[in-house]
Amino acid sequence: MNYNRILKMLIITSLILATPIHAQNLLPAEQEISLKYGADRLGKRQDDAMCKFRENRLGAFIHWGLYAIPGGEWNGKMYPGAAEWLKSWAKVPSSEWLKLMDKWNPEKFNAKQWAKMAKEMGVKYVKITTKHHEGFCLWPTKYTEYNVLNTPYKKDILGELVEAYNAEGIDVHFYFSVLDWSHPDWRYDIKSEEDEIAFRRFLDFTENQLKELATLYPSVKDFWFDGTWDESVKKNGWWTAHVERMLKEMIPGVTINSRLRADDYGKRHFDSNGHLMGDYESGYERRLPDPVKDLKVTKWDWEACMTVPENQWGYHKDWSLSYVKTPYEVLERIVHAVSMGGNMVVNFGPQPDGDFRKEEKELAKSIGKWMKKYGEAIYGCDYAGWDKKDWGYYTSNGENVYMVVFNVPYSNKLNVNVPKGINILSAKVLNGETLNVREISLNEFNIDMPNSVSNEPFVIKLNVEKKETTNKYIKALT
Ligand code: 2OX
Repeated sequence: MNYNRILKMLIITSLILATPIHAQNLLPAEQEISLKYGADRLGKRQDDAMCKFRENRLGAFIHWGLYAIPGGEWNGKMYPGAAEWLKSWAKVPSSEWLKLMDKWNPEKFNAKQWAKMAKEMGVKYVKITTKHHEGFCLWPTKYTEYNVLNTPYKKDILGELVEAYNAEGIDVHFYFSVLDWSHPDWRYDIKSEEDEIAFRRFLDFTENQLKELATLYPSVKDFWFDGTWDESVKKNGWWTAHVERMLKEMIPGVTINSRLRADDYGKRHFDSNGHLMGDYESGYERRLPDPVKDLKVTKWDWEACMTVPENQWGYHKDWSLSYVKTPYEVLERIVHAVSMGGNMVVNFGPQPDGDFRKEEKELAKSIGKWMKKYGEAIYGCDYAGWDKKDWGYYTSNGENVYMVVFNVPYSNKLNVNVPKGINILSAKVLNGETLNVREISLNEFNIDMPNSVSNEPFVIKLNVEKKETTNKYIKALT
């Protein structure tokens, strides 16, 4: 009757049977090469902080920097590319770009309001851009003049946010771009001794900033690194391993994304032996694993992040330039991620005045409304180990299995194939009616659609058990 154990066994067995041996490019243990800066650990972390990270499941991303001011427009020209990359699209020199600091005065910014909005949306954590590629820092750093203190606003934005989110019981994660366009010592590659010396200074500067963040805001729960893909960082894998260890010593329990890391050979995310570096895979940016083919992702922790337009993280004035997802589609991605054992982070790009655009406010409200009703199938839930069906997604909290129904079949019957040895005892709409369950074949059930069908995705909670005896179909054969 211990469904949790059965589930784990099922998952392990099916992974052993179904996973191609090289899915993760794993070598037989005796053929592994020795690495100084490879994975620090095999398998998922199971300490309290990591479990909290995993149970949170739904997060919000905040991309806020100088790029919010031009909002995709430079010298009268609208650039359709990602707004936070405008400096690059419009080839604006750093000296000119950083003058935007003189216009940084978000008069409507209200950290408590932001925290209320996040709470209402039902996110359990918020990832904030402390510094994006442009180099402008949302906190009063000692190490560069390009920070909030030197703007008309003058105050510590990051500090206000940390305090406000924490007061609402929301974890704060720090996004940090190692790539820094504002710093003269940044290098894309190391091609000379001069490069090496300059980049070494740059790494010291970066390390100082990270130490400063960890010291000023010790309640931070996670560092999410970006801008680590260049040759210069890949050639300094030692530094990425060092930074991860340093932050973990400074902040017990802190989690770090895989994107920070490069190993001795410059191999990123997964080391040269195929083992995940950092605590969770962070490569799922604006995409998700395939629900059928990519179940290998259930072997490690992962977090996906998504934009609402096609590819806008920072505030862009014109959202008509690309497809903008509806709350329904955003919700489907959240459920999809959880159904495959991952977290989902939905991005927001606040306006330069400190308020959020109408679409984002509506989105947050709409997701929150659903999470309030059906969040039981999301928070603390994981891959259920059952075969994907076209009506939607399964999740499981280890005890119950949840069906999150997005598509209503013409037959009005929800078809379910259970793993061998599992029986469905009952089915009930969350906060609603009990549904008729009929066993139609070996390991196969039909569940009736509820009589009152809402026009939103809904959740069916299944009570399941392991079958005690050999099933009647086999008996019938004897
Ligand atoms: C894409 C192609 C080449 C080099 C970098 C990128 N890139 C960087 N794409 N997105 C990013 C940043 N990561 C997201 C989380 C945003 O911050 C985006 O600006």
